[in-house]
Amino acid sequence: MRRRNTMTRLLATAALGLPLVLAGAPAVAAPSTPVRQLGAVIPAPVETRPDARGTFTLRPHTVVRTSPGSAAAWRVGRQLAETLRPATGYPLPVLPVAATPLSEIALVIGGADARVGREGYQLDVTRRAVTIRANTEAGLFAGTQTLRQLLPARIEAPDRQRVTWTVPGGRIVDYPRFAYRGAMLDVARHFHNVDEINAYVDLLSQYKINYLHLHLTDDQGWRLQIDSWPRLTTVGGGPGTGVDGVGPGYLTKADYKAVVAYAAARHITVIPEIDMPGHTNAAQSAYAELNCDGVAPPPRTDIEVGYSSLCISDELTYKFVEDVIREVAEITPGPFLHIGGDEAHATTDEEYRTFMDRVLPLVGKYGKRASGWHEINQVDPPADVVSQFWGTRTTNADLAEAVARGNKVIMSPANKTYIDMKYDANTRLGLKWAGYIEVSDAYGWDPAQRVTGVGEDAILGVEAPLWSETLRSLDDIEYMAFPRLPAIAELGWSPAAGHDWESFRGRLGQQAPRWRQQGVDFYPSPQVPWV
Ligand code: TNX
Repeated sequence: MRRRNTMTRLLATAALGLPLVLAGAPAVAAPSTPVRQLGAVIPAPVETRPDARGTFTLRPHTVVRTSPGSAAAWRVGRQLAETLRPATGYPLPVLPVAATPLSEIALVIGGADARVGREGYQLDVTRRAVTIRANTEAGLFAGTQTLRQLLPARIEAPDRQRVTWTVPGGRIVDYPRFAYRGAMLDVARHFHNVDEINAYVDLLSQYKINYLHLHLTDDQGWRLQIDSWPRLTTVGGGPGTGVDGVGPGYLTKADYKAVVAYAAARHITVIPEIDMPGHTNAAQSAYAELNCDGVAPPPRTDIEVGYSSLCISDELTYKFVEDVIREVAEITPGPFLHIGGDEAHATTDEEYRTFMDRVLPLVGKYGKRASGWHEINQVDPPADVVSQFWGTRTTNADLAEAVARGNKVIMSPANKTYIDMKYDANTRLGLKWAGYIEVSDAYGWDPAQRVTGVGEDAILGVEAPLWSETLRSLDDIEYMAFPRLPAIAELGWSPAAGHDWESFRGRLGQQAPRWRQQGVDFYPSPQVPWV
């Protein structure tokens, strides 16, 4: 039945004169005997041409060959070998040479299909070799993440497995639909430490996510060391902070740099968010002078929003903001600095405009491009400001006007991408203000068809925010992100024409054995045929 659906789609595609796109055909085998198919990858590759004669088998003597003279290829080769060694037990030497007659996985800079661009890759599987070609290190890395999913699930095991390590034959040509494929982690409501953030980064990188947005400050906690205002973290990130007072902690600058470097090694750029002028109770509770009445409010550990505001009319506010932006920009190699701007209900429209008109240029002053939640469009920001749409409706006049002026948008509609929402009424964790979000809800929308006046060209990409009011541990993070994060990742990477729920849920089901090997705590949605 599913096979016929696939055939029907293929014929329709061929009739349209489009290239043959096998956007990950659904599993046709019984769940107990999964047959790995070349396209059975998340996100679905752009183009897949299986070749049944070309099955590759990873063997004890296989080598990882990298373009001679390319440090980039060599780095990716080393990473790949490290990923494949534990489960295979094979030595997998990394050899920067032009050619070998051996069984090899070759990582080659250049020579790929012209369409692959800066982040894409071409992957060829024959009996003797797997060859990944790309123009960049990021492209090679993306190709290796695809290769991981084409190997048996037990490749993710932490110790040696007795498995025949086959890879299905053929060619994949693959590249992203959107330049921005993001995930956000809220470390303010409950702090999550470097190990937890990095563990999340590992998972994100497997699905070709390339931005990690860290929500670093909020009413309940301030989680990044700022040298010129030390009490932000010693008080605002200290004992008793966080929702219910049980999420204390903060990133030192060294911690933050470690996260940035760890993410960069996986081709993920960190975007720091300092939320303002609202969501600032932690800062105002640590420094009385940040309040118009000069009185520090008590710390807050509840989950109300919209009650706090920096003092818009006080010069000291702008010294504070500039100090923070300067220090954050200094330790952020990525292009973006996110200044929040959401739910400033304790600030009048006029005050909000006054504030943003002063603060937006400060981001540029320190060499960064400002991003903010979509409320920022109220002030008609300069065209280089990126806004992140979190609304649940399909119209937003300010957003459409901003797009008409040339501003770019990141799509995070709360009723589709807020992976802190419960899956259904029985979900132990999460909130439900934007509704329940099952896997099919997270997958079943098109970023370029979502908001009137906000089309493909205006969209930088998509992001799945994970707010942490109810999330305390890495297990909690995993349970909310999996399996919805892979759904958003596919919307960000794969061509719209290939989106297909039946295909997706089949491929998703095949991820489960990988997550079990990796110890990922996931929600076993009844919508998915789990293997
Ligand atoms: C809304 S949407 C928020 C956050 C909350 C989240 C909970 C937006 C930009 N702000 O402050 O944590 O809902 O789902």
